Amino acid sequence: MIDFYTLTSPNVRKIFLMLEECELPYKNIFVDVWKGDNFDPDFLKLNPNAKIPVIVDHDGPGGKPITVFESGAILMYLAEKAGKFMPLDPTAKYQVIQWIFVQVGTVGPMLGQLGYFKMHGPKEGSEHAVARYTTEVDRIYKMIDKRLGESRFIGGDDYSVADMAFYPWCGERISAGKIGFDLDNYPNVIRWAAEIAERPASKRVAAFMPTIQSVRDNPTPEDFDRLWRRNGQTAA
Ligand SMILES: N[C@@H](CCC(=O)N[C@@H](CS)C(=O)NCC(=O)O)C(=O)O
Repeated sequence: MIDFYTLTSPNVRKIFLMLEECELPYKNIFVDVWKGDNFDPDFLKLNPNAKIPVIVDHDGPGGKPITVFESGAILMYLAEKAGKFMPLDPTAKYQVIQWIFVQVGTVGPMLGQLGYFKMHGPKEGSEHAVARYTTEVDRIYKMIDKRLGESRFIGGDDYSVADMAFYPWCGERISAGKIGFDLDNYPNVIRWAAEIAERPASKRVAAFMPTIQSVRDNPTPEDFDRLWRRNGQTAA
């Protein structure tokens, strides 16, 4: 059994997709980052970086428990455990791995910062940050659209954990709209996202998300300040 420390954000949805694709047995443990649950000392023992997702696989290598944090590392771990969604051929495998790194090292941080400054930053004073991150996100969407014009999936010919890393961040029309991007401008992204959305595992994840409740459903200004650490707090 895998304990999955999770909630609803794009980084955890990557892992939901993989667990559902592989039909691995897992138990959700909701960590309400909007309440600061991720700074609980017991959670920090699992991930000193205080972020979800985290998994604890009680049937890890050698039958012993293993804890894995960082969504890219978790996707790679689960791919190896299940023997699925990661090619065995080293050349094809590193195609997939390099795209996972692009997602966690570039796509997530740039889209995340744009979302912060556009939706949650102070109206006055965020202009330069919005311009800077808009330029980068525009470049990223064009780059992915080009990639998907040349390759059926992000990591190559087959659906892989690289697609699961990108899809929750770049494949959803509503999320793109919130940061001022219209997916219709990226036809290859639309084609790719539509194919992924039709997968039964993707449909199960999409149906489950709205059932998860958290402070995010009804946040106060203080909840935003705590989440974005605008109150001087770095640990609970
Ligand atoms: N690089 C990390 C990012 C994880 C991350 O940013 N998680 C967010 C939710 S999407 C979180 O836990 N935020 C709580 C906080 O920063 O206080 C990964 O890919 O797993």
